[in-house]
Amino acid sequence: MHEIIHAVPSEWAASAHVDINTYQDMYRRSVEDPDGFWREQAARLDWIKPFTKVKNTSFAPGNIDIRWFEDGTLNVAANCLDRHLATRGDKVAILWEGDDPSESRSITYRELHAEVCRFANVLKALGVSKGDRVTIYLPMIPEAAMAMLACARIGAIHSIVFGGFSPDSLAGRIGDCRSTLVITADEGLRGGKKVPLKHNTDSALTKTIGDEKVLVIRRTGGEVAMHAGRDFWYHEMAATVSDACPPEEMSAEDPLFILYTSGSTGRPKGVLHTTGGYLLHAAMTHELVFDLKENDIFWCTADVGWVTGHSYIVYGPLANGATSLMFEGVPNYPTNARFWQVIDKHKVTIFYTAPTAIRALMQAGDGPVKSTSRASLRLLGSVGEPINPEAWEWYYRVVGDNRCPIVDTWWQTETGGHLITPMPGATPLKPGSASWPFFGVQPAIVDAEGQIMEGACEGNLVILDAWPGMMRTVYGDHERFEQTYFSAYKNMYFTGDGCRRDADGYYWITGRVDDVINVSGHRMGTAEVESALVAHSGVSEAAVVGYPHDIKGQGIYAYVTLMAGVAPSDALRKELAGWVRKEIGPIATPDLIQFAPGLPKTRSGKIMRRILRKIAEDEFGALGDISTLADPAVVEDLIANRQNRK
Ligand code: 6R9
Repeated sequence: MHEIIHAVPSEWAASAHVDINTYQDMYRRSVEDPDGFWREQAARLDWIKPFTKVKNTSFAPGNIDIRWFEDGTLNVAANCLDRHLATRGDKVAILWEGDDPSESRSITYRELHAEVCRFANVLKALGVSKGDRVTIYLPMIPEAAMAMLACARIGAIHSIVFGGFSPDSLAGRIGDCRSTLVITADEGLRGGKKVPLKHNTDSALTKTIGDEKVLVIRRTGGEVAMHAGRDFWYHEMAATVSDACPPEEMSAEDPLFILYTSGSTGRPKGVLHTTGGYLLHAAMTHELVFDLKENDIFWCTADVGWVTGHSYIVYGPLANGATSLMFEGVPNYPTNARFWQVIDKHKVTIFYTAPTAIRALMQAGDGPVKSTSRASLRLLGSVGEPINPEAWEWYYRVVGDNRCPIVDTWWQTETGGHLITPMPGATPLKPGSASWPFFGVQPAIVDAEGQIMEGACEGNLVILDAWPGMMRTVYGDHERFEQTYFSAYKNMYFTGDGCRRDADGYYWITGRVDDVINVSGHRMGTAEVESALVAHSGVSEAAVVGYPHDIKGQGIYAYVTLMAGVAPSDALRKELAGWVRKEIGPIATPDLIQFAPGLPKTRSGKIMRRILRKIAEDEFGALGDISTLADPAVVEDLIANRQNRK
């Protein structure tokens, strides 16, 4: 295969924070002397009480324990706001672009500081204090960032639930971490459509223990029911409190937030991140990977409901005193040119989005892009799933006019920030490769036996030692943390991703190797979709796998066995898709449903997903050994009735 390499442009090598020599020197130091390296880097943050210990971490079986800067204290909101006031008080912190192109807002650091203090006082008035969990279920409005920072200011732990999740999903997440407050809005607005967030919250709260309070932000002014004594309007309360609120002194290892993410088994896990290490990793990667300069306008198109929004809309940019653009809408509303128009309108210099959006916009052709100037752009980024070289090249050539490097950043909810990524002044780019490890990150590729392989190879991606931004535990279930990430390979963090390393040491992520599928850059546990399906009275059994999808990366393919006496029909197919949508949320809606009288099982009753994946991919010629199946005949029926014919 002919591999294209885009060399580092000489202007970039000369002006970027990190050139190739700096990268190599810093990388070597970061793994040879982690204590010295991270002690210096931690000076990026303002500490209340300086730390004396740097790294205290163990990946040893039975003793997974991650601590960084553990005797230091600081406050995240003070780092994101207060410390910028003297020099950047009038600089725009959040540049907000509404769903409707006529709506935008800019909020300076001084204004954001005052509003966050006010918000923090509202939280206190509602009885929230240090260590309490607060669930945030908001659309992409500045108040979402304010709510996060207000929690951080008083030491409350936020747990954001993406606004596209259903009442059931919301209820599960409120209950799992025992949140005492839910912050929501009357309605959200996306692509001209209203999202009934308060109504969903009301339904969710019929399924929780019921002692939660609700703080409601007025976004659309739509009619909502307010329950006296339980529900409070933010604007009413904010008018009664002061805009001064001293930041709480937090230990570096105090929790900052919980974020639920899908795994291969069971219910979503509450990934826990703490204060010092997380903020350092978010700030440092945001500055170095995006080569941030004082006048940049940085736009990350993620939703704050995902980790990308946490680290690269809110915490990283604000810790660095940057201007962060926050977008309420969607890429194709009102037209397919929206992203590019927003770039021109706000003179965006760094643009960070997901391959699924790039592929969708690529299908709309070059016209909508070329109708705009995009002259302000200097750097592009990609995140969320592997980017295919065709989409990479289109992004580079059409969106970036062959002028802007692309940083393809590989990382996870669990990792807090980028782990494998190019740096624009240092790394020659290979389209489709996330390239080299970030500072302090020691990736390795292991074979099925867990042996580390050297040189060019392909296998499973592990990380050999701890880095400051990594998750500390699964909230309330440390054993599950160890089981999920440290039991497959001893003394290593297992990412769940497959990976190839080429002869130049470039890492190429090949996708998940567990039962997690990546739909439009969103992680979905196949087990979650299956349990939603079997909750329907007509379904006796279900198995869900991913299959290649042109735009979403992976689509959701569900095999469903019906209860005796229930007849398969297109109407039922529709009903089941709608059912999953209601149970989990629109992102979990199956794309294809195949009614299967039987599923391929081993004699011990295990569903052979390998076979189901092959059939879903329309690659049934290569099913491999099916002799261990209890009833090989089911396979013929599955093939005959397959739903994805290429
Ligand atoms: C940040 C984020 C994590 C999973 C991860 C991997 C996939 C993310 C990628 C990528 C290839 C990239 N992934 N970035 N695959 N290249 N640049 O997306 O977090 O939602 O937890 O998903 O996404 O499979 O394991 P999260």
